[in-house]
This record gives sequence, structure tokens and C-alpha cells, in this order.
Amino acid sequence: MSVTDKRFEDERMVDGVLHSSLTSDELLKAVRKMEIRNDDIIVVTHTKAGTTWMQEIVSVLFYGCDFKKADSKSIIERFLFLDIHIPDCAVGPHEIADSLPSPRLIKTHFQQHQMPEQMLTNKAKVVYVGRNAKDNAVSLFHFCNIVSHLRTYEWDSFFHDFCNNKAHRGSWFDINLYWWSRRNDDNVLFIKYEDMQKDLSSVIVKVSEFFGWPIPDGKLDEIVNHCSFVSMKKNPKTNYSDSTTVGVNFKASTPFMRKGKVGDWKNYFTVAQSEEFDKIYEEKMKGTGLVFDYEL
Ligand code: PPS
Repeated sequence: MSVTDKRFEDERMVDGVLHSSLTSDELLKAVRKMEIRNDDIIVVTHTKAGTTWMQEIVSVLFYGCDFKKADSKSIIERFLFLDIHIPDCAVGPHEIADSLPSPRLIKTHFQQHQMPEQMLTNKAKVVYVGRNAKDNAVSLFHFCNIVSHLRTYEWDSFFHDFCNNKAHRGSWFDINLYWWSRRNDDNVLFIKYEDMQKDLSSVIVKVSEFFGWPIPDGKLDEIVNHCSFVSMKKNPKTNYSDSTTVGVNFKASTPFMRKGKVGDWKNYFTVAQSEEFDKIYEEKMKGTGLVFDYEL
């Protein structure tokens, strides 16, 4: 077994959140205290909720709809990922962050109590993407099974951990309900993965208005096409085929851009599991007003 294959053995709970060995305790402390700038552009999600999709939209708009410019670097390199220390890199993400010019593009999956404290107080713009819990779970299950530094699961044991907030990066409920509670803040845009599936043009327009980056005439359809599942799956700059450059190694052949659908959960949850999860869901989501589509 290679070193990377063994990294999952260092997975551990920190303040109720399961982290891999790529997220050291020192990193967690340092990121908490790092400086967030008012002009930072931050994409926040629970892992596997549509991060890469939103990153592509944000960066294409950021580069003035210049697709070549956006794709001159892989999506992994365009955004600073706060949550992991890249193996063999001398410095951590908080130190890389300090050296980047503004405006910085940042991505994180950190839960509220582990994200930079200044994300609570300053005006950096945050796009949050939430995805229905069941599809999010299935996508995360596959991710754990393809990425070397995470443990390999059978579906039933993953389901158990997900229900008990013990799966990778913690509670789906906590992160979604936290950002939902901030959905009316001027500097927060809350987007649902399923709405991106239903009407991608409208979501792109919302993102462009949120940042104040106008879409040149005639470009909207091109962005929609560029950010479609089919295009992003083919595009080496978005499909993670070059992910080893940032220390993410794959242990299985399932592609990162796997299915990109709403409702795939029905192929994994048994009827009993679905009912068990619905009970937990009902309890946690009651009265919050946050509703997701579980099929389209
Ligand atoms: S990560 O590792 O947390 O950054 O992963 P993330 O990008 O959040 O999630 C990956 C899932 O998003 C799907 N995806 C898309 N769906 C539809 N259209 C587009 N363009 C798109 N891009 C990424 C991707 O296929 C993963 O979902 P699953 O259900 O596993 O296919």
C-alpha cells in the first residue's frame, strides 16, 4: 500500500467534523485566524454539492467571459482551497492566501465553527451552493471511494455515518442551515444545485448581478454551454484529470464528473433507508423554510 493509500488512516474527528490527514489541527487553527479581505470571492459548499460547477461559472464571469483565459489554468489552481495542505507543498493554504493578489478566488467546505472567523464579520462575497441531502450523500459516498486519502465505504456503512454526521466534513444539516440563515445578507448568495439543473441561465445571471460583472451581449448561451455537464466532463481543466498536481490521487476509476443528475439517490437508498433519513430530515429541517428538490 502506498503512502497516499494509507492517509485515510489519519482521518479523525475535530470538533465534531471528520477530517482527513490533509487537514491538520495546525491548519484548522491557522485558517480560523487568517485574514479575509473585503474583496475576496468565496465559493462555499458541503463537499460534492456542486462546487466545481459554481467555480467554473464564477471564474468564467470573473474573466469577463474569456473562456480561454478562464481555462488557461485548471479549476483546482484558479481557486485557493482553504481546507487542505497540499502534500509536499512547503506552506499551508493560509500562507498561500497571504501571498495572493486581490481579488482572491477561494473555495471552502468548512463548517461555520471551522471557517475563517472573519467570514462572519467582513464583506467578502460568498456564493453558497446547497444540494439535496440524498444526492449529496451519494456523490460524497463515491468521492470517498475514489480519493486515496479518504476511507473506502460500503453504501450501508456510509449511509449510517452520513445520518450520524460522521461522514467526511461533517453535518449536511449544519452547513446548509447556517448559510440558509445568512441568505439575506448583502454579501451572501444562496444557490441550489437543483435550480442550476432546472435553469442554468437564470443562475448565471444571478451570479453576475451579485458580483456586478455584466455578461456581454450574446455570451449567456455560450456560458451555459461551456458550463454544461457534458462540456465540463470533457474539459481537462474542470474534470480533475490533472488533480495529482494538488496531491489528490484517485484509487478508483469512477470519474470526478460522475453523473451530474438530480435523483440518483434512488439507485442507492433502500426504501427503509429513505424513510429513516426522512425522519431525521423532518426533525432538523422543520420550520427552517429550506426546501430542496429530490427529483425533477
Ligand atoms: S468537490 O470535490 O466537493 O469539489 O465536488 P463538487 O464539485 O462539489 O461536486 C461534484 C458533483 O457535482 C457534479 N457536477 C455537475 N453536475 C451537473 N452539471 C455540471 N456542470 C456539473 N459539474 C459537476 C458532479 O458530477 C458531481 O456529482 P455526482 O452526483 O457525483 O455526479
